[in-house]
Amino acid sequence: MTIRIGVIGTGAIGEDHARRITHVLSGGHIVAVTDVNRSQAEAVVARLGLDARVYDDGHELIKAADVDALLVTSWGPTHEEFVLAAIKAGKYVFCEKPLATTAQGCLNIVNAEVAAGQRLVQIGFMRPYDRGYQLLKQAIDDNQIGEPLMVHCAHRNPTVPESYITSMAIVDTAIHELDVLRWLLNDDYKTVQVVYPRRTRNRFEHLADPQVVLIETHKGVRIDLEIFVNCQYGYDIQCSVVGETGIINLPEPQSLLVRSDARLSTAILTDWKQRFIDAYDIELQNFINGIAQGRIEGPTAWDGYAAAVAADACVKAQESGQIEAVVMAERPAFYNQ
Ligand code: NAD
Ligand code: NAI
Ligand code: ISE
Repeated sequence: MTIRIGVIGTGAIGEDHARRITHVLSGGHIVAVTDVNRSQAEAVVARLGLDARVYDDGHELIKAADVDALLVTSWGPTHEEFVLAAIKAGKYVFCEKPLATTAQGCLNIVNAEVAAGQRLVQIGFMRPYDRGYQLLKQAIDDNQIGEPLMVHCAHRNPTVPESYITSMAIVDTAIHELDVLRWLLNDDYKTVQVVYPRRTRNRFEHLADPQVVLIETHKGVRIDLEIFVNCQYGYDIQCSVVGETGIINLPEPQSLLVRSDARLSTAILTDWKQRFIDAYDIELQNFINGIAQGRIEGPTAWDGYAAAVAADACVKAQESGQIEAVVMAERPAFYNQ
């Protein structure tokens, strides 16, 4: 059985996901694409050699009879409307983070999915599919370091474009940690605070960079998360969990150790597409397999909502300078399985 997939938004990740579905994964076929910039969609069809129709509009594509499932990879502010339309059409939808740009927008999707009575939405939170994070989780669940007490994290990008603004450090970047850490610790967030160190000179004037997000979970774990999106040297993701009897660190991506010119060195990645390439492959294969079996299993709309509630609180904390509470709605039983 081949799942016929339509892609809404053929930018950086839309193209990369279309590439993996076409050339790496099995069971999926890209039959439709659209982008507000039509020439962008046409260029992707040509570059990847897709046998896909180019639509003028996302809604038209969602309704197409030969499209079984959707990938929403347009920019964040458009996600809510496309995911709601997909649910209305009764179609499976893989939506890149953020599920919506506000917690209320995510809740609208949660409510629509619950009303549909069937899981249709998977979020592009790929870190739980990463082997390194899985090793951390296994060690915590096996009690190898006792109870987790503190987590030190860093999310560093070499540079960001001028369009990147201060709140995006949360809603675009920290959102990955806000997702993966509640999964890793099997916990939810109680409060957040954002503090601003001295700013790097290597940034556009309007952007506060770096930032430190301080989080307290319901179990009392303290998390410090450095967001530094103009660090210059590479794309670097760090996570260290301090437990009662030991410390575990996220493994570095596999890389050759080079002895040369009187140096022992190892390269650091610079492109986010490479850092989690295996996790992206696995999450999407999982989505396709789930559709074929009539049951998708990846990160849920509720996970998208939970990350968005925490993100909203962080953005509020960015502006207030205060410690802000993270207050979630009650989880519908629908998401308990
Ligand atoms: P991008 O800007 O490169 O690509 C987005 C594309 O969507 C653009 O081509 C744009 O023209 C198109 N688009 C925008 N609005 C549209 C609409 N209404 N209908 C159709 N097309 C539309 O962005 P990107 O880097 O590919 O990111 C896309 C999404 O993927 C974002 O939500 C981003 O947060 C997410 N993302 C996630 C990861 C991850 O690690 N999980 C990585 C990159 C991007
Ligand atoms: P991008 O800017 O490269 O691509 C966005 C595309 O969406 C653009 O081509 C744009 O023209 C198109 N678009 C915007 N509005 C549209 C609309 N209404 N209809 C159709 N197309 C529309 O951005 P990028 O980096 O690909 O990010 C896209 C999404 O993926 C974002 O939500 C981003 O947060 C997420 N993302 C996720 C990553 C991950 O690791 N999971 C990594 C990078 C991005
Ligand atoms: C991008 O949108 C992503 O999602 C990447 O995974 C992240 O590391 C980067 O900071 C974001 O801009």
